[in-house]
Amino acid sequence: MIQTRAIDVESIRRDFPIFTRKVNGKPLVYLDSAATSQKPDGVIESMNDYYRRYNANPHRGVYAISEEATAAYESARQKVATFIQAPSPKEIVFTRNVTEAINLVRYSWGRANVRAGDRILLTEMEHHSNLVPWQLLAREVGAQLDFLYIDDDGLLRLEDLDRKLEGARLVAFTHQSNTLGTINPVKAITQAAHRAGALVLVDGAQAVPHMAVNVADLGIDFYGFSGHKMCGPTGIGVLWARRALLEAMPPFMGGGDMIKRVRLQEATWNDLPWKFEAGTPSVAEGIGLGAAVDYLCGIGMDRVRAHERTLVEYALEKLQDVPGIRLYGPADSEIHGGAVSFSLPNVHPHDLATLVDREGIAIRAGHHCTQPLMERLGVPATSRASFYIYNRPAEVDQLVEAIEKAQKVFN
Ligand code: 7TS
Repeated sequence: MIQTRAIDVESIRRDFPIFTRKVNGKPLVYLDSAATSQKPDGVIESMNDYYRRYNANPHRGVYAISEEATAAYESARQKVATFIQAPSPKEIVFTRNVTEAINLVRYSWGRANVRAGDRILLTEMEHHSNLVPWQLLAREVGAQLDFLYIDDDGLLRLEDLDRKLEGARLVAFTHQSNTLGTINPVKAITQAAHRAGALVLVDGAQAVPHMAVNVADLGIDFYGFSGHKMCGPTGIGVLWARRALLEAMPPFMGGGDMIKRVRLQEATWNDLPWKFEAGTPSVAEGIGLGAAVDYLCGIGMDRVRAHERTLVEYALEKLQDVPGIRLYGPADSEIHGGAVSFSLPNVHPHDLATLVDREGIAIRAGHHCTQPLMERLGVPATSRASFYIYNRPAEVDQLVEAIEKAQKVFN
Protein backbone atom coordinates (compact mmCIF):
# COMPACT_ATOMS: atom_id res chain seq x y z
CA MET A 1 0.00 0.00 0.00
CA ILE A 2 1.30 3.43 -0.82
CA GLN A 3 1.43 6.26 1.68
CA THR A 4 0.89 9.90 0.95
CA ARG A 5 3.50 11.78 2.91
CA ALA A 6 2.09 15.19 2.08
CA ILE A 7 -0.45 15.27 4.90
CA ASP A 8 -1.48 13.26 7.93
CA VAL A 9 -4.72 11.79 6.65
CA GLU A 10 -5.55 9.90 9.81
CA SER A 11 -5.32 13.04 11.89
CA ILE A 12 -7.40 14.97 9.36
CA ARG A 13 -10.08 12.29 9.38
CA ARG A 14 -10.50 12.72 13.12
CA ASP A 15 -11.58 16.32 12.44
CA PHE A 16 -14.55 15.13 10.35
CA PRO A 17 -17.34 13.71 12.51
CA ILE A 18 -19.05 12.01 9.56
CA PHE A 19 -16.26 9.45 9.34
CA THR A 20 -17.34 7.90 12.62
CA ARG A 21 -20.55 6.63 11.04
CA LYS A 22 -21.24 3.53 9.01
CA VAL A 23 -23.14 3.18 5.77
CA ASN A 24 -24.80 -0.15 5.04
CA GLY A 25 -22.85 -1.56 7.98
CA LYS A 26 -19.50 -0.46 6.50
CA PRO A 27 -17.29 2.54 7.29
CA LEU A 28 -18.12 5.38 4.93
CA VAL A 29 -15.77 5.69 1.96
CA TYR A 30 -16.60 9.12 0.61
CA LEU A 31 -15.46 9.59 -2.98
CA ASP A 32 -17.79 12.39 -4.06
CA SER A 33 -16.07 15.53 -2.83
CA ALA A 34 -16.38 17.13 -6.28
CA ALA A 35 -20.12 17.29 -5.53
CA THR A 36 -19.66 18.55 -1.99
CA SER A 37 -16.95 18.08 0.60
CA GLN A 38 -17.41 16.85 4.14
CA LYS A 39 -17.19 19.38 6.99
CA PRO A 40 -14.68 19.46 9.83
CA ASP A 41 -15.68 20.12 13.46
CA GLY A 42 -14.23 23.63 13.36
CA VAL A 43 -16.62 24.68 10.60
CA ILE A 44 -19.66 23.12 12.23
CA GLU A 45 -18.72 24.62 15.60
CA SER A 46 -18.14 28.10 14.18
CA MET A 47 -21.70 28.14 12.88
CA ASN A 48 -23.14 26.72 16.10
CA ASP A 49 -21.23 29.32 18.05
CA TYR A 50 -22.73 32.14 15.97
CA TYR A 51 -26.28 30.87 16.50
CA ARG A 52 -25.74 30.15 20.17
CA ARG A 53 -23.79 33.23 21.24
CA TYR A 54 -24.09 36.18 18.88
CA ASN A 55 -26.90 35.59 16.39
CA ALA A 56 -27.93 39.01 15.07
CA ASN A 57 -28.39 40.73 11.74
CA PRO A 58 -25.04 42.23 10.75
CA HIS A 59 -24.39 45.70 9.30
CA ARG A 60 -27.47 47.13 11.06
CA GLY A 61 -27.56 47.03 14.82
CA VAL A 62 -25.30 49.16 16.97
CA TYR A 63 -25.64 46.75 19.86
CA ALA A 64 -22.90 44.35 20.90
CA ILE A 65 -24.00 41.07 19.34
CA SER A 66 -24.81 42.68 16.00
CA GLU A 67 -21.35 44.23 15.99
CA GLU A 68 -19.89 40.82 16.79
CA ALA A 69 -21.84 39.24 13.92
CA THR A 70 -20.67 41.98 11.56
CA ALA A 71 -17.08 41.57 12.66
CA ALA A 72 -17.16 37.78 12.22
CA TYR A 73 -18.83 37.96 8.82
CA GLU A 74 -16.47 40.64 7.53
CA SER A 75 -13.47 38.83 8.97
CA ALA A 76 -14.52 35.80 6.91
CA ARG A 77 -14.43 38.02 3.84
CA GLN A 78 -10.91 39.11 4.71
CA LYS A 79 -9.86 35.47 5.14
CA VAL A 80 -11.28 34.58 1.74
CA ALA A 81 -9.50 37.55 0.14
CA THR A 82 -6.17 36.47 1.62
CA PHE A 83 -6.82 32.85 0.66
CA ILE A 84 -7.11 33.64 -3.06
CA GLN A 85 -4.68 36.58 -2.83
CA ALA A 86 -7.24 39.14 -3.88
CA PRO A 87 -5.84 42.66 -3.62
CA SER A 88 -8.74 43.76 -1.37
CA PRO A 89 -11.69 42.26 0.56
CA LYS A 90 -13.82 44.85 -1.24
CA GLU A 91 -13.43 42.62 -4.30
CA ILE A 92 -14.93 39.62 -2.50
CA VAL A 93 -18.68 39.42 -3.12
CA PHE A 94 -20.49 36.74 -1.16
CA THR A 95 -23.07 34.84 -3.18
CA ARG A 96 -24.99 31.62 -2.54
CA ASN A 97 -22.62 29.52 -4.64
CA VAL A 98 -20.55 29.66 -7.82
CA THR A 99 -23.72 29.34 -9.88
CA GLU A 100 -24.97 32.61 -8.42
CA ALA A 101 -21.53 34.21 -8.87
CA ILE A 102 -21.60 33.42 -12.59
CA ASN A 103 -25.19 34.58 -12.93
CA LEU A 104 -24.26 37.82 -11.17
CA VAL A 105 -21.64 38.48 -13.84
CA ARG A 106 -24.02 37.52 -16.60
CA TYR A 107 -26.72 39.81 -15.27
CA SER A 108 -24.73 42.83 -14.10
CA TRP A 109 -21.69 42.91 -16.36
CA GLY A 110 -23.07 40.94 -19.29
CA ARG A 111 -26.23 42.92 -19.92
CA ALA A 112 -24.29 46.19 -19.75
CA ASN A 113 -21.35 45.11 -21.88
CA VAL A 114 -22.21 42.34 -24.30
CA ARG A 115 -23.90 43.49 -27.50
CA ALA A 116 -25.57 41.90 -30.51
CA GLY A 117 -22.97 40.13 -32.63
CA ASP A 118 -20.39 39.87 -29.81
CA ARG A 119 -18.98 36.47 -29.07
CA ILE A 120 -18.81 34.64 -25.78
CA LEU A 121 -16.21 31.90 -25.89
CA LEU A 122 -16.79 28.88 -23.64
CA THR A 123 -15.51 25.32 -23.64
CA GLU A 124 -17.04 21.95 -24.27
CA MET A 125 -16.21 20.81 -20.73
CA GLU A 126 -18.18 23.46 -18.82
CA HIS A 127 -20.50 22.61 -15.96
CA HIS A 128 -24.06 23.69 -16.85
CA SER A 129 -23.56 26.55 -14.37
CA ASN A 130 -20.99 28.10 -16.69
CA LEU A 131 -22.96 27.39 -19.86
CA VAL A 132 -26.67 28.01 -19.35
CA PRO A 133 -26.23 31.57 -17.95
CA TRP A 134 -24.33 32.48 -21.13
CA GLN A 135 -26.99 30.86 -23.30
CA LEU A 136 -29.53 33.08 -21.54
CA LEU A 137 -27.40 36.21 -22.02
CA ALA A 138 -26.67 35.40 -25.67
CA ARG A 139 -30.37 34.96 -26.35
CA GLU A 140 -31.21 38.17 -24.55
CA VAL A 141 -28.70 40.46 -26.26
CA GLY A 142 -28.18 38.65 -29.56
CA ALA A 143 -24.60 37.53 -28.84
CA GLN A 144 -23.08 34.33 -30.19
CA LEU A 145 -21.64 31.45 -28.25
CA ASP A 146 -18.55 29.68 -29.48
CA PHE A 147 -16.62 26.84 -27.92
CA LEU A 148 -13.16 25.46 -27.44
CA TYR A 149 -13.36 21.71 -27.98
CA ILE A 150 -11.35 18.98 -26.32
CA ASP A 151 -8.99 16.34 -27.66
CA ASP A 152 -9.12 12.65 -26.80
CA ASP A 153 -7.04 13.20 -23.67
CA GLY A 154 -9.60 15.66 -22.33
CA LEU A 155 -7.43 18.72 -22.96
CA LEU A 156 -8.66 21.93 -24.54
CA ARG A 157 -7.59 22.31 -28.17
CA LEU A 158 -5.82 25.61 -27.87
CA GLU A 159 -4.69 25.75 -31.48
CA ASP A 160 -8.17 27.17 -32.21
CA LEU A 161 -7.95 29.80 -29.50
CA ASP A 162 -6.66 32.89 -31.34
CA ARG A 163 -9.08 32.41 -34.23
CA LYS A 164 -12.02 31.94 -31.87
CA LEU A 165 -11.09 35.00 -29.85
CA GLU A 166 -11.85 37.34 -32.76
CA GLY A 167 -14.81 39.46 -31.74
CA ALA A 168 -15.03 37.84 -28.29
CA ARG A 169 -16.13 40.00 -25.33
CA LEU A 170 -15.77 37.27 -22.76
CA VAL A 171 -14.02 33.96 -22.35
CA ALA A 172 -15.52 31.83 -19.59
CA PHE A 173 -14.06 28.47 -18.65
CA THR A 174 -13.46 26.14 -15.76
CA HIS A 175 -10.16 26.09 -13.90
CA GLN A 176 -10.55 22.35 -13.34
CA SER A 177 -13.11 20.09 -14.99
CA ASN A 178 -15.43 18.40 -12.50
CA THR A 179 -15.87 15.46 -14.88
CA LEU A 180 -12.49 14.95 -16.55
CA GLY A 181 -10.31 16.35 -13.79
CA THR A 182 -8.43 18.38 -16.41
CA ILE A 183 -6.62 21.42 -14.98
CA ASN A 184 -6.77 24.10 -17.65
CA PRO A 185 -3.92 26.52 -18.47
CA VAL A 186 -5.64 29.60 -17.07
CA LYS A 187 -2.75 32.01 -17.57
CA ALA A 188 -2.11 31.13 -21.20
CA ILE A 189 -5.79 31.39 -22.13
CA THR A 190 -6.13 34.64 -20.20
CA GLN A 191 -3.14 36.24 -21.90
CA ALA A 192 -4.49 35.34 -25.33
CA ALA A 193 -7.98 36.58 -24.39
CA HIS A 194 -6.66 39.89 -23.13
CA ARG A 195 -4.56 40.38 -26.27
CA ALA A 196 -7.79 39.96 -28.22
CA GLY A 197 -9.63 42.44 -25.97
CA ALA A 198 -11.86 39.92 -24.19
CA LEU A 199 -12.40 39.64 -20.44
CA VAL A 200 -11.95 36.32 -18.65
CA LEU A 201 -14.20 34.58 -16.15
CA VAL A 202 -12.91 31.44 -14.50
CA ASP A 203 -15.11 28.93 -12.72
CA GLY A 204 -12.97 27.94 -9.76
CA ALA A 205 -15.45 25.56 -8.12
CA GLN A 206 -13.09 22.58 -8.51
CA ALA A 207 -9.85 24.49 -8.09
CA VAL A 208 -10.04 26.65 -4.95
CA PRO A 209 -10.74 23.65 -2.67
CA HIS A 210 -7.81 21.69 -4.06
CA MET A 211 -4.86 23.96 -4.92
CA ALA A 212 -3.33 27.31 -4.08
CA VAL A 213 -5.09 29.93 -6.21
CA ASN A 214 -3.74 33.44 -6.69
CA VAL A 215 -6.27 35.49 -8.65
CA ALA A 216 -3.88 38.42 -9.06
CA ASP A 217 -1.17 36.23 -10.52
CA LEU A 218 -3.59 34.44 -12.86
CA GLY A 219 -4.39 37.83 -14.38
CA ILE A 220 -8.08 37.02 -14.82
CA ASP A 221 -11.06 39.36 -14.43
CA PHE A 222 -13.75 37.30 -12.67
CA TYR A 223 -13.38 34.20 -10.50
CA GLY A 224 -16.13 32.26 -8.74
CA PHE A 225 -16.32 29.34 -6.34
CA SER A 226 -18.58 27.59 -3.80
CA GLY A 227 -17.93 27.24 -0.08
CA HIS A 228 -19.46 23.79 0.24
CA LYS A 229 -16.79 22.09 -1.89
CA MET A 230 -13.96 23.43 0.31
CA CYS A 231 -15.01 22.17 3.76
CA GLY A 232 -17.45 25.07 4.17
CA PRO A 233 -21.24 25.05 4.42
CA THR A 234 -23.76 25.18 1.62
CA GLY A 235 -25.41 28.53 0.88
CA ILE A 236 -22.23 30.59 0.59
CA GLY A 237 -20.09 31.21 -2.47
CA VAL A 238 -17.77 33.86 -3.77
CA LEU A 239 -17.41 36.11 -6.74
CA TRP A 240 -14.06 37.83 -6.98
CA ALA A 241 -13.71 40.49 -9.65
CA ARG A 242 -11.28 43.29 -10.35
CA ARG A 243 -12.35 46.35 -8.43
CA ALA A 244 -12.73 48.63 -11.46
CA LEU A 245 -15.13 46.12 -13.01
CA LEU A 246 -17.22 45.86 -9.84
CA GLU A 247 -17.28 49.65 -9.50
CA ALA A 248 -18.60 50.03 -13.04
CA MET A 249 -21.15 47.22 -12.90
CA PRO A 250 -24.77 47.97 -12.02
CA PRO A 251 -26.18 46.08 -8.99
CA PHE A 252 -27.43 42.51 -9.31
CA MET A 253 -30.39 42.36 -6.93
CA GLY A 254 -32.06 45.31 -5.27
CA GLY A 255 -33.07 45.53 -1.62
CA GLY A 256 -31.70 46.25 1.80
CA ASP A 257 -27.97 46.50 2.49
CA MET A 258 -27.03 47.23 -1.13
CA ILE A 259 -28.13 50.87 -1.01
CA LYS A 260 -26.71 54.11 0.32
CA ARG A 261 -29.70 56.47 0.00
CA VAL A 262 -33.21 55.58 -1.14
CA ARG A 263 -35.90 57.98 -2.30
CA LEU A 264 -39.27 57.04 -3.70
CA GLN A 265 -38.15 57.24 -7.31
CA GLU A 266 -34.47 56.34 -7.10
CA ALA A 267 -31.63 55.05 -5.00
CA THR A 268 -27.84 55.17 -4.80
CA TRP A 269 -25.67 52.15 -4.22
CA ASN A 270 -23.63 51.06 -1.27
CA ASP A 271 -19.85 50.72 -1.48
CA LEU A 272 -18.20 47.53 -2.62
CA PRO A 273 -18.78 44.73 -1.98
CA TRP A 274 -22.17 45.34 -0.32
CA LYS A 275 -23.56 46.90 -3.51
CA PHE A 276 -23.87 43.30 -4.71
CA GLU A 277 -25.22 41.80 -1.49
CA ALA A 278 -28.91 42.65 -1.21
CA GLY A 279 -30.83 41.46 1.83
CA THR A 280 -29.73 39.74 5.01
CA PRO A 281 -26.67 37.72 4.07
CA SER A 282 -25.90 34.09 4.90
CA VAL A 283 -24.17 35.08 8.11
CA ALA A 284 -23.59 31.67 9.67
CA GLU A 285 -22.50 30.31 6.32
CA GLY A 286 -20.06 33.17 5.76
CA ILE A 287 -18.57 32.56 9.19
CA GLY A 288 -18.42 28.83 8.42
CA LEU A 289 -16.57 29.57 5.19
CA GLY A 290 -14.07 31.65 7.13
CA ALA A 291 -13.50 28.67 9.43
CA ALA A 292 -13.08 26.42 6.39
CA VAL A 293 -10.41 28.75 5.03
CA ASP A 294 -8.65 28.63 8.42
CA TYR A 295 -8.82 24.86 8.33
CA LEU A 296 -7.37 24.55 4.82
CA CYS A 297 -4.67 27.12 5.60
CA GLY A 298 -3.73 25.02 8.62
CA ILE A 299 -2.98 22.14 6.27
CA GLY A 300 -1.49 24.21 3.45
CA MET A 301 -2.88 24.20 -0.08
CA ASP A 302 0.32 22.93 -1.66
CA ARG A 303 0.11 19.89 0.58
CA VAL A 304 -3.57 19.43 -0.25
CA ARG A 305 -2.69 19.37 -3.94
CA ALA A 306 0.28 17.06 -3.40
CA HIS A 307 -1.91 14.62 -1.47
CA GLU A 308 -4.60 14.58 -4.14
CA ARG A 309 -2.01 14.19 -6.85
CA THR A 310 -0.71 11.06 -5.18
CA LEU A 311 -4.27 9.72 -4.88
CA VAL A 312 -5.06 10.45 -8.52
CA GLU A 313 -1.85 8.80 -9.72
CA TYR A 314 -2.64 5.76 -7.64
CA ALA A 315 -6.27 5.66 -8.77
CA LEU A 316 -5.34 5.95 -12.45
CA GLU A 317 -2.78 3.19 -12.05
CA LYS A 318 -5.11 0.83 -10.16
CA LEU A 319 -8.20 1.49 -12.26
CA GLN A 320 -6.27 0.83 -15.45
CA ASP A 321 -6.06 -2.82 -14.44
CA VAL A 322 -9.85 -3.22 -14.29
CA PRO A 323 -10.81 -5.26 -17.38
CA GLY A 324 -12.48 -3.22 -20.13
CA ILE A 325 -12.43 0.05 -18.20
CA ARG A 326 -12.37 3.35 -20.07
CA LEU A 327 -10.72 6.20 -18.17
CA TYR A 328 -11.39 9.81 -19.08
CA GLY A 329 -9.22 12.87 -18.70
CA PRO A 330 -5.46 13.36 -18.83
CA ALA A 331 -3.12 10.52 -17.84
CA ASP A 332 -0.62 13.04 -16.45
CA SER A 333 -1.38 13.87 -12.79
CA GLU A 334 0.33 17.25 -13.24
CA ILE A 335 -2.78 18.39 -15.11
CA HIS A 336 -5.30 15.97 -13.61
CA GLY A 337 -6.98 17.19 -10.42
CA GLY A 338 -8.73 15.00 -7.88
CA ALA A 339 -11.63 13.69 -9.96
CA VAL A 340 -11.46 10.50 -12.02
CA SER A 341 -14.25 9.54 -14.41
CA PHE A 342 -14.55 6.11 -15.94
CA SER A 343 -16.95 3.68 -17.56
CA LEU A 344 -17.20 -0.07 -17.73
CA PRO A 345 -18.37 -2.09 -20.73
CA ASN A 346 -21.10 -4.10 -19.04
CA VAL A 347 -22.13 -2.11 -16.00
CA HIS A 348 -24.19 1.07 -16.18
CA PRO A 349 -22.74 3.85 -14.01
CA HIS A 350 -25.91 4.02 -11.92
CA ASP A 351 -25.84 0.27 -11.27
CA LEU A 352 -22.19 0.54 -10.32
CA ALA A 353 -22.84 3.40 -7.91
CA THR A 354 -25.66 1.39 -6.32
CA LEU A 355 -23.53 -1.75 -5.98
CA VAL A 356 -20.50 -0.01 -4.49
CA ASP A 357 -22.80 1.83 -2.09
CA ARG A 358 -23.50 -1.58 -0.53
CA GLU A 359 -19.83 -1.56 0.45
CA GLY A 360 -20.24 1.89 1.99
CA ILE A 361 -18.54 3.60 -0.98
CA ALA A 362 -20.06 6.84 -2.26
CA ILE A 363 -19.24 7.62 -5.90
CA ARG A 364 -21.19 9.67 -8.38
CA ALA A 365 -22.85 8.36 -11.53
CA GLY A 366 -24.43 10.53 -14.17
CA HIS A 367 -23.64 13.39 -16.51
CA HIS A 368 -22.16 15.50 -13.69
CA CYS A 369 -24.02 18.55 -15.06
CA THR A 370 -21.83 18.38 -18.17
CA GLN A 371 -24.23 16.98 -20.76
CA PRO A 372 -22.45 18.46 -23.80
CA LEU A 373 -19.24 16.83 -22.59
CA MET A 374 -21.03 13.47 -22.28
CA GLU A 375 -22.11 13.87 -25.90
CA ARG A 376 -18.50 14.49 -26.92
CA LEU A 377 -17.39 11.39 -25.00
CA GLY A 378 -20.20 9.41 -26.62
CA VAL A 379 -21.75 8.20 -23.36
CA PRO A 380 -24.90 9.18 -21.47
CA ALA A 381 -23.13 9.03 -18.12
CA THR A 382 -19.88 8.12 -16.40
CA SER A 383 -18.90 6.96 -12.94
CA ARG A 384 -16.74 9.38 -11.03
CA ALA A 385 -14.57 9.05 -7.95
CA SER A 386 -13.36 12.34 -6.52
CA PHE A 387 -10.87 12.83 -3.73
CA TYR A 388 -10.06 15.23 -0.96
CA ILE A 389 -7.81 15.68 2.05
CA TYR A 390 -9.49 12.93 4.07
CA ASN A 391 -9.19 10.15 1.48
CA ARG A 392 -6.73 7.33 1.98
CA PRO A 393 -4.95 5.39 -0.76
CA ALA A 394 -6.58 2.28 0.77
CA GLU A 395 -9.96 3.68 -0.30
CA VAL A 396 -8.84 3.47 -3.91
CA ASP A 397 -8.13 -0.23 -3.29
CA GLN A 398 -11.58 -0.64 -1.76
CA LEU A 399 -13.17 1.04 -4.77
CA VAL A 400 -11.32 -1.18 -7.22
CA GLU A 401 -12.31 -4.31 -5.27
CA ALA A 402 -15.93 -3.17 -5.22
CA ILE A 403 -15.86 -2.49 -8.97
CA GLU A 404 -14.49 -5.96 -9.65
CA LYS A 405 -17.18 -7.46 -7.44
CA ALA A 406 -19.84 -5.49 -9.35
CA GLN A 407 -18.45 -6.70 -12.66
CA LYS A 408 -18.93 -10.29 -11.51
CA VAL A 409 -22.61 -9.58 -10.89
CA PHE A 410 -23.09 -8.44 -14.47
CA ASN A 411 -20.75 -10.81 -16.36
N1 7TS B 1 -18.81 24.57 -11.74
C1 7TS B 1 -18.15 23.43 -11.54
C2 7TS B 1 -16.86 23.18 -12.24
C3 7TS B 1 -18.69 22.47 -10.66
O1 7TS B 1 -18.03 21.34 -10.46
C4 7TS B 1 -19.93 22.72 -10.02
C5 7TS B 1 -20.59 21.71 -9.14
C6 7TS B 1 -20.55 23.94 -10.25
C7 7TS B 1 -19.97 24.84 -11.13
C8 7TS B 1 -21.81 24.34 -9.56
O2 7TS B 1 -21.58 24.50 -8.20
P1 7TS B 1 -22.74 25.01 -7.23
O3 7TS B 1 -22.13 24.97 -5.89
O4 7TS B 1 -23.08 26.40 -7.67
O5 7TS B 1 -23.88 24.06 -7.41
N2 7TS B 1 -20.25 20.39 -9.44
C9 7TS B 1 -20.90 19.29 -9.02
C10 7TS B 1 -20.48 18.00 -9.35
O6 7TS B 1 -19.51 17.74 -10.03
N3 7TS B 1 -21.35 17.11 -8.80
O7 7TS B 1 -22.28 17.79 -8.13
C11 7TS B 1 -22.02 19.14 -8.25
